[in-house]
Amino acid sequence: MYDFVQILGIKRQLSLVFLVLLGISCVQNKTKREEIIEDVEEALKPPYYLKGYEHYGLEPQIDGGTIRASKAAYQWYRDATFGMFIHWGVYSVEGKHEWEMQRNKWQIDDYEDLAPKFNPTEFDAKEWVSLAKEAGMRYMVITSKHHDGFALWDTQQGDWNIMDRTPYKKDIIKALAKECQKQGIAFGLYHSHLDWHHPEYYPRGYTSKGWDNGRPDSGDIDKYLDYMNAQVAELSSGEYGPISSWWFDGVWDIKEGVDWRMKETYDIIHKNLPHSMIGNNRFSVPQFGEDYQVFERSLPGHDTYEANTKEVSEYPLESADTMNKHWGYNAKDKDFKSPKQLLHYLIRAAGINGNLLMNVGPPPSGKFQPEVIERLKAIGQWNRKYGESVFKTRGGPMAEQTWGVMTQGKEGGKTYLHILDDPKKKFLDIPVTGKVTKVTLFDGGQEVPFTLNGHLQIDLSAVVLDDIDTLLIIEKEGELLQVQL
Ligand code: FHN
Repeated sequence: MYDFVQILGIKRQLSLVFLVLLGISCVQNKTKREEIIEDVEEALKPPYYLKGYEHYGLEPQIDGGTIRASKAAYQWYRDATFGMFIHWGVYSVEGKHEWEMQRNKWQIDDYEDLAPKFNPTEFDAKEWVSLAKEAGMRYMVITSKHHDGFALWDTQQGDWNIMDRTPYKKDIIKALAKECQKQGIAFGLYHSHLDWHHPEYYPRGYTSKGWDNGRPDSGDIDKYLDYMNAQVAELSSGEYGPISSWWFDGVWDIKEGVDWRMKETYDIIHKNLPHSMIGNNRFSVPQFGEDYQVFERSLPGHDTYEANTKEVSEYPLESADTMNKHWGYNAKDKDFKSPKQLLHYLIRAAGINGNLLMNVGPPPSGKFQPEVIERLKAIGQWNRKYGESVFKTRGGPMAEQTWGVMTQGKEGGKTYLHILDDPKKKFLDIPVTGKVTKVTLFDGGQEVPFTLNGHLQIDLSAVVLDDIDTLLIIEKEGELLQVQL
């Protein structure tokens, strides 16, 4: 009896200690949050694209020594599924490559002469955003600054920008930010750490080896980072709306000996925009302060691009890829992926819980190429009919197969089987188990026979396969579970 009372006493003391520790950590979190976010009340107001997501939580997530975007933003991002990436800048005048400056070893003075030739009079923010929307895209991410350092907005940091150097003299980033808000899709930015133009970007990275482009052979990377952070502060000040995501790129240029001061950059963003999702194309799982994992030219876990890591984190995932072969405008590149290939990319991404950020490299005129428009429209046509099987879904429970993927509506929604490539079998073994009650074709509702014997087997003998996606709906009671075949 005495022992029991003593144990109870110790337990109570332990609980008190626990509560005190919890209290201290809450106060610390609060202090940390308020340290970073100046106007908490203002910052916590949900941005326009987060309508309906408020209940997931608008507070930024405090994670050890770092601050991450809100849970509402994470959920929105996972649901968004499909976005438009845009690589645009003065390099489009040459019509070769966004790395044109480096590839052809330009001198800074000569490269700067491209700016007066960049006059995109046919650029129409309304048309770009409408096309993205028509394709079913839920967000847009454009290069505010690529590796050539040129700023597509009215930056107050120096004059290497659209306002001071081009005849166009209009803030492209602001026009798109406003239009996205107007048409209800989210707006994000790509921003390069690597900079071939700024004199203080020194020591030079591997991309500058053997290329003396006229900059002094000295510099202070901290001065460059002050400049870059001041630009990031401009763009996340609210002037450009609530930037839904950031896509940083280029730290791989200098792998050692430089402190990129990433925490400082990320805190500048989250200070004003606690819902802004931060990604960094550093070919690794997200690190401190980062909110989603970026895969370039590859689906998560695939190895179609050797620089990528095969490690797939629990964070939201995104694959970025080109429609043809180039990111920036290349006048000769007509090697566009077909609408079917692009749709397969999107559906497979959804099947493994990733977003697809599909790139467009506009010409210097500002008008999308007809091939791009054609593909956006074709994808939109499919999405309007079958989009419920892709958007606001989660991948699985079946792991991706060579012939297709499975998706499931969130919170008890429908379960879909996407047969993308001919499995060349009459009976399709699906490695899931559970109480399946019915399998039907999405198109027309024809019932498809099946058996359940440790796993689901679908009889495809009477099914005419669709060229893009033979979409089946699997009705069930309770959950389906993945099994090993
Ligand atoms: O060097 C860039 C490249 O130009 C482009 O921006 C892509 C987009 O994923 N990222 C970099 C290469 O890793």
